[in-house]
Amino acid sequence: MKQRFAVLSLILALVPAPAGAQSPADAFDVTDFMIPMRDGISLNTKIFVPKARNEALPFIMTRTPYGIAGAAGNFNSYFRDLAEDGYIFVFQDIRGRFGSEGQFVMQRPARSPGDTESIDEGTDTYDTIDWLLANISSNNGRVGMLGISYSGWTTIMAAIEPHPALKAISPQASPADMWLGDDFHHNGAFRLSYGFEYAAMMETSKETEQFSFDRYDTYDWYLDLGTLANVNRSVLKGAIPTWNDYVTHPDYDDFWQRQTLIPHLRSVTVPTLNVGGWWDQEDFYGPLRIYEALEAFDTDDLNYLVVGPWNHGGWARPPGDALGPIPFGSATSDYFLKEVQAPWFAYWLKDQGTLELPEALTFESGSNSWRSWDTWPPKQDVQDRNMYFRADGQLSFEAPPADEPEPFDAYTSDPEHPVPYRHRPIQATYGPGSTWRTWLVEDQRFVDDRADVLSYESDVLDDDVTIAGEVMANLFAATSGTDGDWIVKLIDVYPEEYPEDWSLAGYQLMVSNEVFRGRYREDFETPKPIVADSVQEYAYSLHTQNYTFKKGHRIMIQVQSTWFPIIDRNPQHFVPNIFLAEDSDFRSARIRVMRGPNQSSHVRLPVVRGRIS
Ligand code: PG9
Repeated sequence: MKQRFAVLSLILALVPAPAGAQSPADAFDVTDFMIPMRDGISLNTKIFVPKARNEALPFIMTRTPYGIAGAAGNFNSYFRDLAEDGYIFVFQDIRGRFGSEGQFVMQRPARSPGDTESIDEGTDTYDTIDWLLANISSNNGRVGMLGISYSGWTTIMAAIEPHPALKAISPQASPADMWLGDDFHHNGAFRLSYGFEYAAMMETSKETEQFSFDRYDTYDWYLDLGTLANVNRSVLKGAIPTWNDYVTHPDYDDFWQRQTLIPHLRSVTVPTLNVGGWWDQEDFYGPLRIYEALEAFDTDDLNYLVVGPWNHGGWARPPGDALGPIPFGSATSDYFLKEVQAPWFAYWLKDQGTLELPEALTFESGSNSWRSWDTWPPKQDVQDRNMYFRADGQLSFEAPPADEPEPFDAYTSDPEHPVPYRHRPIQATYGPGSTWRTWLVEDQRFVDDRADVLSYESDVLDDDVTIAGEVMANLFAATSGTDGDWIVKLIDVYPEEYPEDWSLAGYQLMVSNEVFRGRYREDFETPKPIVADSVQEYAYSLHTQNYTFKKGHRIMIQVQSTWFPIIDRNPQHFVPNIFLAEDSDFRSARIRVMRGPNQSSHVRLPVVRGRIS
């Protein structure tokens, strides 16, 4: 069974108009241009000018590595409301991709401050805007930019040294740091299936050898592969620059620190609408981190945040009334596109309407309503409350008593039998039938009874518990090995009797989650072995969330040490570089998670006051 990578329309999942029907794209004159950049290369660009045009119009631009041939599909969904308002739309292939000249570099770092010689995504945007203003008639001199994921990243990159005509942006699901929290690693743990498959998809071509899986369930394929050192030995043969970068830069070194855009965000140069999804399977860290970084400089109130109940780019796929089996009670994507995204650009680019946006607008899943906040995370009316791991799998707001017997739970973590991260078969990420896009909302009961997953569950809630803000994991734990991973999941357990929808009875919905690679507990730049069998404290963020655990539900925490193959297997025996480990380095380890009075593992929840019994 061969699974080739689907060439992406990764994010947009563009919706073609039915055959013979009038398409929204028919309302435009479409022209292709090769736009020259300062270093002499030209970028392939498709421009949609409305046929009916009574006034000078602003531009809306998207720059993508995924090809612009299907750009017209945007007008059926993502750009539907913008198209109704009237803009000149510009779609561009970035350097080295599809019709554009030049060399593609995965997330080419921003040039250093003061460097006026180099090019980056920012200079390419700048040069494009210069050209558009001079060559496309009847424009109003203003440009807006938006995009999702890689295109969200090219959007925020354009704001580092912005063109003066760039008047509003919306970076959506943009990665911020590929080692700390986005597509390729989280807290130093390598996102194996994504990192491998994405790099292979982007950096192989028909001319070079294309990769394909020979197992439909890639859990088996990755397990049979063995150590990561086998990727170059037997699959990629050193041909893929991004894979080679993973191997040569396993730690948070200069390479990753140069790639992250965060240090470049030293002021809010352009009004910025940051957008993210609570169940974004690719870049959830990024949009929140970019918002946070800009907020530190937002003296003129130009930086805003919207987070909805969406997967990666879900807001671009209306209606957004559900994600997988989880209903949200209203069409959240329609709401965003019509009431937030379109008015945002109309205000800044056309002087239309007023800006009604709160500082942060979040969708509170569970109670299923939009909430407005003066700050994100909220500073007022929220109280941090610890939920402690207790004996017999209990989870409680009460700390463990001084005489708690046997103050730990234990399991064996075996790299030969890692915990699957989603229900098997685990199809290729973007392969046929893939459930990748909704794995974060899959029912966690499928691993609840594994001997290598600890579950702690609260009593049935007799009142709603709403959280708004940052969730923190605080583990006191030991391993018999000298390295290891920690995965903590915060889960909403639906009632066993759920007549509203029996398919959700007892459902375990993951609300927050994160992994931490133990070797980095002191320092991300310098990994260190863990002292075997010594209890260490691992305190790390499960990110922010806004969620209501409803009365009648329970709150659950699961702890495990493998999450395969989204996270590569930790050998559990310290080696300097896991990408070069040998099969013999992988060992079983006995894990202890402490829950005594002095080493009381817990999760810290930001509970909204007045909404806890
Ligand atoms: N998550 C994808 C990506 C963005 C940036 C770099 C690498 C991957 C994407 O959806 O574009």
